[in-house]
Amino acid sequence: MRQLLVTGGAGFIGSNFVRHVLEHTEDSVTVLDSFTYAASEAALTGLDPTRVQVVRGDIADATLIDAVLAGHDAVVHFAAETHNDNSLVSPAPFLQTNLVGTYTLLEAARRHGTRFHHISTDEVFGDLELDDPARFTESTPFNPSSPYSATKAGSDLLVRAWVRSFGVQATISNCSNNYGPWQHVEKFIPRQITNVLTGSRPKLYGDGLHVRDWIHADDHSSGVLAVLDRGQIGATYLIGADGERSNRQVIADILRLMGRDPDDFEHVTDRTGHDRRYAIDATRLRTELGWQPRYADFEAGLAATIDWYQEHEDVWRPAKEATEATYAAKGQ
Ligand code: NAD
Ligand code: TDX
Repeated sequence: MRQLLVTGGAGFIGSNFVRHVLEHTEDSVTVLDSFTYAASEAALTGLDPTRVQVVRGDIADATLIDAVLAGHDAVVHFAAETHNDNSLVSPAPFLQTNLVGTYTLLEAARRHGTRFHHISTDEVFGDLELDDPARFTESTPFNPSSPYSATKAGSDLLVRAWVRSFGVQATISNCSNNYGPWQHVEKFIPRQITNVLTGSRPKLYGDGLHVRDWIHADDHSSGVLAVLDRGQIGATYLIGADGERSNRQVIADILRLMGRDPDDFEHVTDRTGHDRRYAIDATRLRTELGWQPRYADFEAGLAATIDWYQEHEDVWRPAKEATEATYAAKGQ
């Protein structure tokens, strides 16, 4: 029975991980979250209060972090600024949270001797060509494209340095694109589902041939737990479920599953520096730690996600209008 500190535990994947831990372990959780626009209190309601407590605060607040970390066996670090499009408009919060915040947590983990697991992304590796047979592995060199992915790559490097220089007991996982319930409407899949639900058309950046490697958030959580439990200290594990699909294909899937014409979408202004393709080779996680995804069928997972957004308008509706206004101002 461990006491885990989960940063960013009120966000999309962090809250999924908290529910996963409650269901699959005896551990208790402290969520540390500053409740930015991306957080959701509702994602944590109804959880067993004897096993979950929530602390509101910033991961870059060294005094707070030092006090909160005491008494915890491990930190699972999800908190971040996460949206590429936002990082192109205003990079400063990405540097502050993703770099200074991660540094602050690492220093506290060093002082307290706390086990540390860092959550990262496949975007640190840059992108692949559409016709390249290669996929990212643990030894692919970093080559990030956006302010978001550059700060995530920087945070991964800080973790590696704190392992080597200070002996911090850390692991890292880099996961591909997640989907599932509770994702903010600014992100691709929820944006398109809620566009259809609000009577507007899905919006495809550029030619839409860009490929993302989709994984259900539940499978990301089980991968993180496997690394936390059995991962080799100092090692990096890639998490992915062989879910490569073009954005155009995903929009067609959403439209079809929602009973619409699969061509009923709009092309909008492309993202600057838009990565072409991500693809993960998760062999290490599968063979070394025996991990397997539960959602082998993307369309079934997508259909369940569509149902969730249909049933939870109260959750996403408050942010929808402002999010669309921000996109519209950029021709997206
Ligand atoms: P999200 O944007 O939904 O949630 C981020 C959470 O972090 C929010 O609850 C927010 O309030 C909190 N937060 C932000 N700044 C903070 C700060 N300074 N102090 C405390 N809390 C703060 O993000 P997500 O999609 O759930 O991503 C979680 C993690 O997973 C991130 O580290 C991200 O880089 C990584 N990741 C995401 C994906 C994906 O597809 N979404 C894929 C791979 C990796
Ligand atoms: O309206 C849209 N239309 C569109 O074509 C939006 C919002 C996005 N897109 C495209 C851009 C990407 O090719 O869809 C793809 C997915 O976009 P996002 O949901 O913004 O994800 P991405 O930029 O791939 O990054 C995501 O995966 C890796 C997460 O946001 C990151 O936090 C994670 O690290």
